Amino acid sequence: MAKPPLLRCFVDGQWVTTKQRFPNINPVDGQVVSHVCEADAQTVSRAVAAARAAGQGPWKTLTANQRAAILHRIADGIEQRFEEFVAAEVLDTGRPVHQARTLDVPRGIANFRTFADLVSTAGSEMYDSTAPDGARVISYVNRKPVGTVGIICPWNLPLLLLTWKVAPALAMGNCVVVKPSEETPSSATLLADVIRMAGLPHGVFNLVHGFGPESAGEYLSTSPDIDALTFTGESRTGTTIMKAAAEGIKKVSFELGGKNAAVVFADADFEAAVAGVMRSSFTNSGQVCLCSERVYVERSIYARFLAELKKRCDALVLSYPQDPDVDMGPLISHAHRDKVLSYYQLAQEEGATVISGGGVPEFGDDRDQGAYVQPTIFAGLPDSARCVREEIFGPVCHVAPFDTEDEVIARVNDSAYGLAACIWSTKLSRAHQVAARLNTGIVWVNTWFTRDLRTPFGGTGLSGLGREGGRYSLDFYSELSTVCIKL
Ligand code: NAD
Ligand code: 6OD
Repeated sequence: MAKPPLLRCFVDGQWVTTKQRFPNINPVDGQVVSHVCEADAQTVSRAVAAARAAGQGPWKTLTANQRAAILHRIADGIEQRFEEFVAAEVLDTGRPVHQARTLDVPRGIANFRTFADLVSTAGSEMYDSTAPDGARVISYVNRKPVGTVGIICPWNLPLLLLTWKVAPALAMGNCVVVKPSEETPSSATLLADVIRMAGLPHGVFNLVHGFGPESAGEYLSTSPDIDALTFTGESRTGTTIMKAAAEGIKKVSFELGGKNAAVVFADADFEAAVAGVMRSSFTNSGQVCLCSERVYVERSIYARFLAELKKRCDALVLSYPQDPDVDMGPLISHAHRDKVLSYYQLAQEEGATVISGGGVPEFGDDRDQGAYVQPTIFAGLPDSARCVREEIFGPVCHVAPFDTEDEVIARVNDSAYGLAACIWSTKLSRAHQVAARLNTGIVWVNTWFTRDLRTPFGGTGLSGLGREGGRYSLDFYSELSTVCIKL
């Protein structure tokens, strides 16, 4: 077997080898697929210093159109190495190859193209007014880069989530230091290579690998020389990073956890709703912050809906990523599997009925060394149960009946999180009214994870702070400065 490759950091336009290494494990079979150079405090400082210096160099003089052209070159580079990116995502996460081909890598490309187009067409605000002394003034708004942006990402949609922040940050003329999750270093390393080939000035894009506490994540988020921090990950980690950012009054943007609900009304298109809930609960083995872990079904169709959901959940194919029939891969790691299984156990202690799954599948081959769990449906828990309130982040949902619209709205909103919700109904007027009353950053009606990248994205409560997407990203990644001129 070939020796696992060494993944390096990328600082100031150069590949950097560090002394400390950690293994990158394939969750399909537990094999080491690469060794990764962990950035120490000094390497992170060098990356931040390189980004600061680059912000004062030729990068500063480029126009929005010129930066947009570079972003398109990066998108071209990902397209040219499409299958390498697919392989990188699959190797790190064990996700089905078809998912990487249809979701992860296309969204990586779309993120660069969308923000290239947005920044090159964004105009400047201009106001024409009369001052109290009768003078006529015009005011216009300059957008300037924030400066050096620290970007810290999770493992669940590695390329999608990383490029979702790198693309607008570069579009607005910032320099970045990026820390991908320790679980998914491969696609970020490949992206660094694409960016190197796209000819960005040295130091504009820097990549540091490592963990959170006492490692690259902490060194980056506590660096006094970072101007803004954008983070996607667990709510608890968000708290730690926010405390670090408070020290220097840094700009922050947080996309955090969710405990999302799907609401199925009796007037829903039954087939579409069952298929939609299957997708929103089990895609990516439930490891999408937008997944529905709480499903509320109107009582008159509850038994039929649950029976159909069970039938489809029982039939999901857990397999190798390359298997054309695969529906679900493993979880990201054994540690995460332990967490998800502890919730499977807790649900039963809390009095849940197991409708489907609830354990670990047995394959009789090398996948038994992987991090697979059965897709699982529970029922019968009160809304106060921990399994109905806490984010599990696995292929699991709890299904409960409801009787009235007001009741279900109150139950959906009774959550510390507020990221996403789905409504399944054929009554347009009802859907609009319910959507307006749900306290989440996004509400989908008769669909899930459909994204227009120009719309604001983010959550309320423990689900995050701020919005990114479209002009909201342009706002976060820039400082606005008003110029007022007396004519
Ligand atoms: P995590 O918070 O454990 O880690 C995320 C990143 O933060 C990793 O790169 C990690 O190394 C780093 N990190 C951890 N501790 C740190 C610290 N003290 N200082 C600095 N950096 C630190 O999250 P995860 O397990 O990688 O991802 C899963 C979580 O992310 C789930 O809660 C999920 O809901 C959430 N998520 C949210 C969104 C969203 O858009 N709202 C998107 C994807 C994932
Ligand atoms: O679609 C997006 O832009 C986005 N940020 C999705 C987040 C998914 C969470 O796992």
